[in-house]
Amino acid sequence: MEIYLEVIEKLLQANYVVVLTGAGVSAESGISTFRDPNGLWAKFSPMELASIEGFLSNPQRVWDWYQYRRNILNKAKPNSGHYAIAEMGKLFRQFSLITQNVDRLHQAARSSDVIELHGNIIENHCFSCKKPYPVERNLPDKDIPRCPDCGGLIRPSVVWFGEMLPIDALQKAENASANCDIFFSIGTSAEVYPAASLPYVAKQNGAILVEVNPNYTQLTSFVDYHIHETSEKALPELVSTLKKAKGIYD
Ligand code: BV8
Ligand code: ZN
Repeated sequence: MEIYLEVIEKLLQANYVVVLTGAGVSAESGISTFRDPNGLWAKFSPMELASIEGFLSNPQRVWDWYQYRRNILNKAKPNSGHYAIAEMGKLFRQFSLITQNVDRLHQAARSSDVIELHGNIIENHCFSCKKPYPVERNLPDKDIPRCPDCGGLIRPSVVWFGEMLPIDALQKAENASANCDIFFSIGTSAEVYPAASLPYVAKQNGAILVEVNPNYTQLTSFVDYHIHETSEKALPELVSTLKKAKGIYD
């Protein structure tokens, strides 16, 4: 595909590449995006469930929603898109992977130093005293657990709508975006802020923007290259062509 060759050419000259991923990268692993049409939760808006208000108005319902997602995640495996991104991490002088996803599938595909903007769904902590609630405790399959220290409600360690992102992760992500040569936006609708501001930070600082998405998004009109394909198809092809161009044969 023509566009690949142009992107490969740019990648051959790049020192610092940044990848930002969203829920679309995990779709092929069976982790539905927020807008899961047939999901048990389709009748609830994610804003309602993934928010402090939602949690406080019905802690058990939000807890059940996360347990439902964790059960799906327990059977999920990284897909070829995750593995291709892990490969990309080894091909440049500098590389940063920033994710909005909470499923830790990038780590399972052996990507390192993953910048998690929205926390993760594996760990939990106390809503009141913030103390971590060790995952080894087998989570009750029914009632939402209580903090052994203060009796507070236990919650998943994700960033909810209306909550600040972890400041160190956000600073690292902004720094990487401001200094990279090429910024990939992969599998994200580019709607959720402040993550969605990162490609603009990259563009303002002279980076080339590449989007990989089988649909068009709010970012598409700003990018230099839009690869209209799924990540699990586009990325392995991009990485194998790039490795050949670099003379790397496994
Ligand atoms: C905050 C964890 C402030 C929970 C999530 C401007 C500036 C700052 C904030 C705001 C702002 N405007 C509005 C806000 C508020 C809000 C926001 O952005 N709202 C949006 C909806 C407008 N932001 C916040 O609340 C953030 N906090 O700003 O705090 C503050 C300041 C001071 C003091 C206190 C607070 C917090 C945002 C984090 C929310 N938490 N997740 C959980 O997961 O349970 S976000 C959640 O949405 C997930 O992380 C998920 O990643 C994300 C959805 O976005 P995407 O990843 O893009 O997924 P989506 O389904 O939308 O799209 C998937 C894409 O994949 C599609 O384009 C599809 O075409 C594509 N695709 C499908 N299949 C494939 C594919 N692509 C490739 N291959 C495929 N096979
Ligand atoms: Zn507590």
